[in-house]
Amino acid sequence: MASFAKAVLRPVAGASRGAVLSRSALPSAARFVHMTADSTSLASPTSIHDIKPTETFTTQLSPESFKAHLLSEDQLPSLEVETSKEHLVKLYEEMVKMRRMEMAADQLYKQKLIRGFCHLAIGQEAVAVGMESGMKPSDKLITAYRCHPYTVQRGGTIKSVIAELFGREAGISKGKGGSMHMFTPTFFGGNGIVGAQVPVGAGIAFAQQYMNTQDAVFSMYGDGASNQGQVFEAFNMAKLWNLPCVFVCENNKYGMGTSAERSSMNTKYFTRGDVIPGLQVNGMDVLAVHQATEWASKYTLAGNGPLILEMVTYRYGGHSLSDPGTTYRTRDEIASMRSSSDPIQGLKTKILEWSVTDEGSLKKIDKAAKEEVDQAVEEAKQSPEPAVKDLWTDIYYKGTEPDWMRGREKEEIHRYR
Ligand SMILES: Cc1ncc(C[n+]2csc(CCOP(=O)(O)OP(=O)(O)O)c2C)c(N)n1
Ligand SMILES: [Mg+2]
Repeated sequence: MASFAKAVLRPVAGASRGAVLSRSALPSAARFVHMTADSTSLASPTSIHDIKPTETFTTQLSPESFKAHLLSEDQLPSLEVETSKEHLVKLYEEMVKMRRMEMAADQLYKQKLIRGFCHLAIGQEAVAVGMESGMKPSDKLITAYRCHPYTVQRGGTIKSVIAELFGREAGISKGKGGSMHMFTPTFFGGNGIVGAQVPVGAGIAFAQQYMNTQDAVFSMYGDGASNQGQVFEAFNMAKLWNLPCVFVCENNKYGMGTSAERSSMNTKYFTRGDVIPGLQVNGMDVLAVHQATEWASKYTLAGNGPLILEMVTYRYGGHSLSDPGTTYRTRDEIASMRSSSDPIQGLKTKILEWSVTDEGSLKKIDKAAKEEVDQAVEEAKQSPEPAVKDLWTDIYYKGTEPDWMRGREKEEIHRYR
């Protein structure tokens, strides 16, 4: 047995560290859509100076926004995106709020007001905001632990997220879940076990099909989770049963301290569903994410079965707040992503270039977002901790509780009836 293990573990000739690294030296264009956040142009009309805030107009995404797997040209999402001034400003405002909220969480963690695990999505705002913009409100979403922006986008409030991080009663899970355990009626969490949410998402999609809701399910996971067996089991069942499930790989290039190139034999995550079609999306351009998501919901609900979307994005901070995030990648890499691909800056450039609004109005939005987050933090601080008796509530669906339940010790028993 030991010699078998040794034989298996012995490095194969040629598969040295050098060989692995040389793969990452491939030109990135060969593997990825581009990640610029400001490559969209105005299509029609070519000047929107005089049009009303709610009037629609057409923008043109760069052809480098998408890459397809097993999808013909006529099936792909259009590069022409219908939008309005109001829509663009709303996307900007939401991304700014999400970043402010995450920056506040970072500070509050450092002040020890937030304890435990805390994973932030700074840099990835275009994915959560663009997906919400493209999804139907009744579509369903499930993700992993990097979940704060999704919670707010799917109907939670900033105060309910911050209060949850504090473990206070005003939290979205009444302060009993903390980070990673946040839900809304169309958002199934917030899941701490890497990859576990993928088959759960397929199950939610099965429920939509069974109940004929005409809602799509977006089941999200990371590049790090992508190699798990259960991900492929979920793919298999979803395709076999033609479920309305969109698997979304949020490829932020790292799983903890391991780069995608070091963990995955194939980093084209959109191609890894075998016979399931896939689309790689520039996840730094909120309009590309919006377009791909809206298209994906319609595609899967038209009876075409599951789909894989790969959102190519980047996390600026560490994996969690206990990781400085600079030991496995260079500071230059982070600085270069921030300066060349930032989703908020990218949209801001377009908003100003197209005269959607002026710099002063955007500054007001930035200021209002900061004030909203500051106020949410203050209100969350005022909220009490949950009462001890509430340790026994919200465990079972109302009416399905057992007669009694044991606590941490044998003697600690709570009687429901
Ligand atoms: C089953 C399981 N294995 C390992 C872990 C530890 N772990 C937490 S996050 C993570 C990396 C996941 O990376 P990725 O899927 O790329 O998501 P990201 O953090 O980049 O959003 C690991 C290995 C876990 N939480 N659950
Ligand atoms: Mg990752």
